[in-house]
Amino acid sequence: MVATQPSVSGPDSIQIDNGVNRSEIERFTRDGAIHLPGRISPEWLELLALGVEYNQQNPSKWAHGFSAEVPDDEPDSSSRVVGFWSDYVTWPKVPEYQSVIFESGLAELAGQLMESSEVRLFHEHVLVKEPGTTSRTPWHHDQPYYCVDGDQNISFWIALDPVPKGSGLRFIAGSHRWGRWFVPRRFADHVPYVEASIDAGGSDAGRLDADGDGDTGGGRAFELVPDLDAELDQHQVLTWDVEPGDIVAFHFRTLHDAPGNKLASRRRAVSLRWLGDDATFAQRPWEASPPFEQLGLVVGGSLQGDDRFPLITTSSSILSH
Ligand SMILES: O=C(O)CCC(=O)C(=O)O
Repeated sequence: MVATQPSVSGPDSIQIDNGVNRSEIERFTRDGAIHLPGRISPEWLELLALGVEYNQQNPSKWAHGFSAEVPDDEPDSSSRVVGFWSDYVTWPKVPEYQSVIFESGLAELAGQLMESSEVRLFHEHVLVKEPGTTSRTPWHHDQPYYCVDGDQNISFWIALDPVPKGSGLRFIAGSHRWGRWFVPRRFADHVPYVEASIDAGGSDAGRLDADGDGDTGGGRAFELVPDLDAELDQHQVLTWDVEPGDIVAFHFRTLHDAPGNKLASRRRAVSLRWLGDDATFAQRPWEASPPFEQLGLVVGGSLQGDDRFPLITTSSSILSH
């Protein structure tokens, strides 16, 4: 498979302010999430917005729209689910996304935060919540969904609209270092991927380990996400007022959630997901998301040479920023 090369040029003279300082790297390493205000100029944001528009009109086979018709006389309006749309891995067909991914300097910023000498793209993921959507993003962390292992990883959640605290992402600080892996949940109805096969009644309640050998594939056991809302006072919760041009950067294993959209405006966000030096191909006990096929990749082996995961930058460019 050959990656499409960028065909839309990004703003020539405008560079993302892509340096991070040591204290920002240390905060990301410690907390697993960091808010980097004002890193993306309006010109790059405009390209992302054009990309989202094109993407919505030309969805991939992996696009999801979560909505339900609710009769007007429905007494319980909290059961309304309207207008949450997502898609991913469309960058090979969306030149605007390609331009940002390959040319903006965001990959160098990712390399600095991950302390990685190489940065590959994993994929882009667009999440649009229309005004009034009640569809909440459940507490989850991302790596159990993914077909990649490795600690050097990062997502850049980039809001295209203002997202005040209470409408945006919340993170459990440090949860990427708990050494725990949680079963993915479907965004549509919050049901864990493998609910049916979990023995929730045993002494090892909530662990996914069908044959009891302690190994659930990939050599690790997965747990159900606990009721984090009930124990929030025991954790440090990170959340920010986010403006267009800000980056919310987080580790693939940092637990996070997000509410529906009570704002009068759309809440468009693009998550760019990056991989570092230690990324390897992984198998999960469920279909991964995105559902990348193994093709020529070896479980535990590198992603090098697979054009689905293009190398965007290497150490000399990372250090020069
Ligand atoms: O934007 C959202 O509501 C959720 C985003 C998210 O979970 C992610 O980017 O990993």
